[in-house]
Amino acid sequence: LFICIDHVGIAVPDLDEAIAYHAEKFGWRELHREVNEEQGVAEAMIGTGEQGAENAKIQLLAPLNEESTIAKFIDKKGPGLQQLAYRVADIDHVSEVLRSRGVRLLYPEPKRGTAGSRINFVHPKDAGGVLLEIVELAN
Ligand code: V0V
Repeated sequence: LFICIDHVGIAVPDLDEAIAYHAEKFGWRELHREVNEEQGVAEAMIGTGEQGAENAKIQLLAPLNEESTIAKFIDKKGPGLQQLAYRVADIDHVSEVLRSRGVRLLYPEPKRGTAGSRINFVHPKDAGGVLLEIVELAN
């Protein structure tokens, strides 16, 4: 059902600062950056950038405003790991299977995620305290 771990998301107060920190200290490269108004985030995907060797990426998530889920997360828990994302080939199929197994998804239909991907989430209260994202990448 699931292909691999696509990324882990870290809530950060300041995107540029976080990108610079991970680049300077660990050598991660910025692979992609965008603003997603609907999700209330300015985000960046960082990783090795090595063709063929790319593993799960890290998604740095900064809040766009005080209503952002990321702002709420940082207020409550402080910066840190916010989500774990599983990659799937067909999110409609996987959603159907998960629902048939009694797993509740946050959105009735997938929403737009990073780089044109389609995303949905399992609430952390249903998944052992971890916000689980399922993501179908754009081709
Ligand atoms: C909240 N809680 C979490 C959590 N967020 N626990 C673990 N990980 C998280 N990320 C806990 C919180 O401590 C509370 O526990 C309880 O859940 C209810 O929290 P709340 O503050 O009242 O929050 P809610 O219920 O208003 O919102 C939580 C949900 C929200 C998960 C529904 O964050 C959401 O809609 N998330 C999905 C969208 C999202 O995260 N977008 C940003 C990433 P106690 O205190 O009751 O024990 S955008 C993205 O990933 C993109 C674009 C992409 O990947 O492409």
